Amino acid sequence: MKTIYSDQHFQQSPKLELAGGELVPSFENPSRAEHVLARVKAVGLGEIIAPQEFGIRPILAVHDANYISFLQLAWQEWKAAGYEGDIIPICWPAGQASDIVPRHIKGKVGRYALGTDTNITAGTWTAALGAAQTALTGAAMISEAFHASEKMGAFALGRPPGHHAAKALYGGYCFLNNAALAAQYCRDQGIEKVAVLDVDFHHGNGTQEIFYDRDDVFFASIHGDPMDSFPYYWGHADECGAGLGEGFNINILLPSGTGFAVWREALKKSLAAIDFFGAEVLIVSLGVDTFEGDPISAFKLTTPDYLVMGADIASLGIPTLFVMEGGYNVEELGVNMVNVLQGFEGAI
Ligand code: Q9C
Ligand code: ZN
Repeated sequence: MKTIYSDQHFQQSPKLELAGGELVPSFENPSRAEHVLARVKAVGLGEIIAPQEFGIRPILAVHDANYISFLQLAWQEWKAAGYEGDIIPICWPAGQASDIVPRHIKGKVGRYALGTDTNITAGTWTAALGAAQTALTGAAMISEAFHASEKMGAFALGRPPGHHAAKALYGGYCFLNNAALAAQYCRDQGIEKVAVLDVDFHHGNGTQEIFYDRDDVFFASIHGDPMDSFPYYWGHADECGAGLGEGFNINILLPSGTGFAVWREALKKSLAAIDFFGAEVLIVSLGVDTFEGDPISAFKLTTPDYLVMGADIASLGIPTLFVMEGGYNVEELGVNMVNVLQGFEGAI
């Protein structure tokens, strides 16, 4: 399996994150991708290629133009306002607020952020753009494979992750929704039915929002019950899609402490739904923060479970792009994530 990778991700190196009332080193940092890349090389997964450049157009097919301008200019405006540290939002339009986008960067940030966990830094836009191009390159690869009637897998090894980013919202360490960009790109290549399967511990609220009223992109997410887990306000069981999209969004919520036997049943249900939908290609939002040793999540998957996960996903028999999302136990991140890819390769 080919891996698409660019070292542009180093540009997003947030310093500190507010967690449990303390500023701690950011969980989402460059060492994550370094560990995954090292494992890809160690097992000889396949060729590592650089992303192609698709520019901004496919990004504007998913995200709001005003939001993209905000991301591009935020750091410049923050510096101009006299600040030196990373941008961490401090206030939000909660309650009965207007829908105004204020002029001052501190006001703007609260308009577009979903929490305090995601720092904007000098290099955030460059890094996010790099991750997006990585996913788009993978999307081009599986689109070609579909048109050539080939089964294949590809791996977009990028960060910052994407699945919490909505049309005009960043947070949960995400800015551009890499998996959604890939899904939309496949649609624009003439693929009629695209599925996104989100196996990250956290609900993929951004992907859900982007495709919520559509019947051409099916979204299934398996995640920690948002009654107890981030992102709290999205990912509940009654969120099934709206309008044309009704029935094309499924959320499978599992309690804290869930192990692989129960998790795998949820995977089988999701795969059956994707198969019934008739997906022609699959995008997997591949977070391995379901790992028992993850510092910020609550499931109990073990390292060998990820091989089985990959093999189960291969049973769909369609071109599949794995897009890197979460996973914060950096020591085990590489082996866990690459196990999914090896399990897939072994079964396809
Ligand atoms: N301070 C992804 O896995 N909440 N994002 C952090 C700890 C945010 C996770 C709480 C978790 C976001 C892509
Ligand atoms: Zn996650």
